[in-house]
Amino acid sequence: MCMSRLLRTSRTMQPERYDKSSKRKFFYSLIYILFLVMVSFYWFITRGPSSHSQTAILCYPLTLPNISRLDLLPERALERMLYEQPKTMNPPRTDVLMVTPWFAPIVWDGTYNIDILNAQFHQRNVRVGLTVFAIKKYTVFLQRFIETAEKFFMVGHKVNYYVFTDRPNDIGNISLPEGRKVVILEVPSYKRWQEVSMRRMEMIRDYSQQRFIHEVDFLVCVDVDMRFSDEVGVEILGDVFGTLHPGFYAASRDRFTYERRKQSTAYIPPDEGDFYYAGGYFGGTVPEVYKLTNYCHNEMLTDKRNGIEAIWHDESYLNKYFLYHKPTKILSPEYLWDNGYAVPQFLKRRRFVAVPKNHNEIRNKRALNDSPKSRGKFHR
Ligand code: UD2
Repeated sequence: MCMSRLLRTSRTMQPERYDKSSKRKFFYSLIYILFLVMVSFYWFITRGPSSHSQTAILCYPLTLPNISRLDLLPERALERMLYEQPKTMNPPRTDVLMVTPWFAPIVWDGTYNIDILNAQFHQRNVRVGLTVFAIKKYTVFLQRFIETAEKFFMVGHKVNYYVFTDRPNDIGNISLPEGRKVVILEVPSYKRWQEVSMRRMEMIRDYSQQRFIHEVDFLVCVDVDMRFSDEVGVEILGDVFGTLHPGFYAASRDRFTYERRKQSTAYIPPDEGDFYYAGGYFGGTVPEVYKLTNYCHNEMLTDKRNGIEAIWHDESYLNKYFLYHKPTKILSPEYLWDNGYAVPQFLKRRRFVAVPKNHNEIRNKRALNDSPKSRGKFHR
């Protein structure tokens, strides 16, 4: 009796057991297939874009979870600002050239809105390095230079004054507000003033590589025997900029005092040239200034080996550089002026002007007349 019941029970249970195990098998297979699908999907999205055709990539561009560098770009929107609308048919200046044939802006008063530019540069938290050389007696110009810069240069922005000098002890402690500081860099001096002027290229190059690249975004490189007399702000900043020499903005190219001796690397033929740029005011991003100064220094060394020195020293090599490496922005003579000149109508502002100096007295131990440039800073 018991045996027969058992047999009956086992007979009735067999199909049920069979049913359960096939369900389990089916379930496991499904999991396995799902797993395979997920693995291949993962492979596709991680390795796929580089190993599949363009069409395949285009099918999934927005769903790819791996992040591209473009996704990480910071969002930088300006806040609401109220200002006069720019007018396509009504240019702000018609009396001066506002853009070069290679589309570099020439910076004149009235051509830009400093509030928009300040907002943009503040967002980038821009840091500016102002390089200046005060070698030998030129230390006398430094105090006025920095005092006036504090009033007018990049006000509200972070500034490092990089003072290259052979006389660090002559420079007292200069305390500045937060975000601005003076950095004294002790460098060698050279006997001839021409050499002092030219060697600036080498020193700016070397410090760009060792230091400036880690500390600032832009460099502005100027002469020290100058004073700021009006605002100079972020409107001057760009990849690489030069400044129109105040003595030649209206001259024809054959009148420019480029180096005209073919033996010099700074040679420029009379049928070439855009502008005559001043040696005492250039700048740009640190890598661009590195390239510029490296070029000028190397060309100067080549000339030295060949026993020739370009007519206007570093300025001649700078002009050669800018002829074949066009600046991306150009500063008008507002940014470099000498009050010895009559002020033309178009010159609305004089922002950085020469401090009168007795060339022979300041350049030499004794007052020797060793230079044709004893009549004025910008006289050529
Ligand atoms: C012009 C250029 C200058 C350079 C020079 C080359 C401008 C505004 N100036 O200036 O940049 O190209 O011609 O001939 O375009 N320095 C010293 N100690 C010295 C001699 C020079 O520190 O003993 C430094 C100092 O920063 C000075 C600069 O070199 O401002 C240029 O010398 P400069 O001002 O006597 O030359 P200058 O006026 O002819």
